[in-house]
Amino acid sequence: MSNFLYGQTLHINKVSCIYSALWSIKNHMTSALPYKLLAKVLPQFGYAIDDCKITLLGNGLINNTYLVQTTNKIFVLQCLNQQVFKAPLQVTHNADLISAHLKIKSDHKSYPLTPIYQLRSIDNKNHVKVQGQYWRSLHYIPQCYTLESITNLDQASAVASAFAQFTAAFSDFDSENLAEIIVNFHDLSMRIKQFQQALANAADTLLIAAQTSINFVQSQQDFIDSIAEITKDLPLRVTHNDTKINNLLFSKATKQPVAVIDLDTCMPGYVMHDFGDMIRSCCASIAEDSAELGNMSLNFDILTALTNAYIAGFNGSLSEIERKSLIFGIKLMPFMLSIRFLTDFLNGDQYFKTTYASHNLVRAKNQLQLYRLFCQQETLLTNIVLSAPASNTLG
Ligand code: GN1
Ligand code: MG
Repeated sequence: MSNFLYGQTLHINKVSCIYSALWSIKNHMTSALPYKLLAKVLPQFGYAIDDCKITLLGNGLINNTYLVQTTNKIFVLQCLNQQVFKAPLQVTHNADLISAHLKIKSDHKSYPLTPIYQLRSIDNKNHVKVQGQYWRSLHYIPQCYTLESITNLDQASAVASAFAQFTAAFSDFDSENLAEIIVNFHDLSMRIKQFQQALANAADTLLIAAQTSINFVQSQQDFIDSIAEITKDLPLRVTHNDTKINNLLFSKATKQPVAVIDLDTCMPGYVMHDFGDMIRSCCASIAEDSAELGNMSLNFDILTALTNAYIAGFNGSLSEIERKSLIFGIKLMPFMLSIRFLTDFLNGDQYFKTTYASHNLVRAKNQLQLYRLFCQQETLLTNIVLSAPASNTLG
């Protein structure tokens, strides 16, 4: 714990004003489309900018993603964030391997969803490089929508089946074939080290503003140790690593999931990460960046439906230790994300996109509250996970 967190004299509101002002100066960029750049990128995929209607797509916190419409084609165009993806060609190479594998499965009717693939540039590449930045173009599936929250139990089952089917489809694929896009991405001990580094270097104003959250994280050593312990015995799989509910496309016609999207962080990982991230994004009553913490509650009917469908989606192939790890995953993912948001706040918002000065701190507090609520229901969570049927049995 940093000493300067104690004996503070600066009032928190005053602190907020100071870092608000600094934030505004730093984040002076507008959200307007980068037309000059796009005018250079699009011809490399065979289109002139004047023939394209371009809009911002999605609400990701990392990459800039656009929808491009021409008279006869619609596709997704994405600029990879190189601060985050230090080796962008690994991202595009992994994406090709993933879509090729899923296409084979889909052709053999053993993968029920639609694989998303990357389009080629006029040079037949899976990316183009313009002014040092890497862009790629992705297949767009029309007549689909995404969800920010779950409204009924059938939807919960469909969401969990889709994410489980995605990972289960790779059970015959050696996860080591995929590059580790962000090294130790979901390694809690690495995230704790980054957090400690941020604590050592952060401005006093930021440390004071985040003091209660910092204290709480530092009181969770037993939980941190328990994660290190269970992780030792877990098998690596191909995991998505960003199984938020809005990374699923649903068909407007059938209202069923059509495709798992946003495969940037798909790499070797543990099933508890994907499960926990899905639960994190589906079971809380408020959005991950809402400050209305008093309104946060958990929906255990949805949690049960998600758990049953997720475990059954592996059709008996989930090992006992993997099943047990799911209980840990539920608490781990909000806890780890809160540390990542808190670290970024202390580092001056270098990683996640933010729209106001304390955005990352608000997100961190939100995820810590979610973690607390899950911790209070440990027994219930254990029962739900351990009593879920291993597969969908007939009758
Ligand atoms: C980021 O950009 P987006 O929304 O796809 C982040 C995830 C977080 C998520 C929280 C590469 O994903 O790990 O869970 O924000 N992606 C990366 O909303 O850090
Ligand atoms: Mg993502």
